[in-house]
Amino acid sequence: MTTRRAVLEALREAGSAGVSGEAIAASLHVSRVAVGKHVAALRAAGYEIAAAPGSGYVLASAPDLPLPDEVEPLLETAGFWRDLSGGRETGSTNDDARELARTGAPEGTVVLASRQLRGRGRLGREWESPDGGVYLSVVLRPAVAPLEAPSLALAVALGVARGLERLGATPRLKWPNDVLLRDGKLAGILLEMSAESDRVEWVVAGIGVNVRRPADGAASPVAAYLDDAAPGVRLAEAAAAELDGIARAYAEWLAGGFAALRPDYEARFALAGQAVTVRDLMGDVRADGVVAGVDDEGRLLVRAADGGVVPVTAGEVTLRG
Ligand code: BT5
Repeated sequence: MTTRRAVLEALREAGSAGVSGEAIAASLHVSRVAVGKHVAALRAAGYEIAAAPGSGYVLASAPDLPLPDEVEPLLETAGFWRDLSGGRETGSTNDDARELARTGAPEGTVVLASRQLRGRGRLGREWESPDGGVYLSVVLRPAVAPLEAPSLALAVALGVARGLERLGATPRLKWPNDVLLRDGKLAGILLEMSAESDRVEWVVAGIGVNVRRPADGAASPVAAYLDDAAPGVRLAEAAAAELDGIARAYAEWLAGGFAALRPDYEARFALAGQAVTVRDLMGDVRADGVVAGVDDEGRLLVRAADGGVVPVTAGEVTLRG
């Protein structure tokens, strides 16, 4: 733990009773001046810290942002995640995490943001990323062949859904990579990877979750917001819940493949029995029919009019009618 984090923890523990700079300095074996500098840095980062005569410092409020200092103490899977960074504005957390992965960042590295200037969806589409959302990307290094990677997107989506359930939401999953709440899109997932022919080198999984409706009425018409199901939820809580869900689903996926997650995925599956058209990345129709489920490899099973079942590995699903 950094000294700054330790000072913050001391302030949190003291609560409204407060704690003197001297007491913090003594417990951390640093100088009183050093404590003062860390308090100043925390204030600059948005923490409101009162200095009451007699009782010392009192932490009055913490910024409602997915800052590493806010997210990390809430993690139940802190042993898996490492080197959390960011938490404010960036271009795209996927770009940041790809750069880290390319330069050797270990599995479990996390980049966080509360706003993105160039948020990306799949196929060059835009991901609207205003204030009030949680945008994060993680570096994974699964020892699998590239062919096994597509179902990892489903595992991540399931992990996000399970994590957000802890906050009181009941999300549903739209194959392959959407997390829905009621009729809107609560979260989107973008997996990017680097691989040799027989081995994945790294995967960057990026997740955007809409938490609060933008104040200026600029809400996306297709979006759903976590705050509607979990009123007052803080961005750091949402980030920690997502990360816990992802870490656990990823461990299960590594141990047992998508087959191990399939019952839980199907329990949240929004497409069962729906009439759909599935197009491939070129826009050509790959399957047309009624969704019969997903298989152990995570492929979407579509029953065509002639009764034949078409398994689809990748594509874009639209509901018919
Ligand atoms: C996705 O793409 O759903 C993947 C989105 C991944 C975003 C994360 S945020 C952290 C990381 N950094 C990045 O730069 N990206 C990742 P796709 O399936 O292509 O869906 C994109 C479509 O969703 C758009 O064409 C819009 O129709 C819709 N959309 C855009 N922004 C949205 C939002 N905030 N909420 C709901 N829907 C949105």
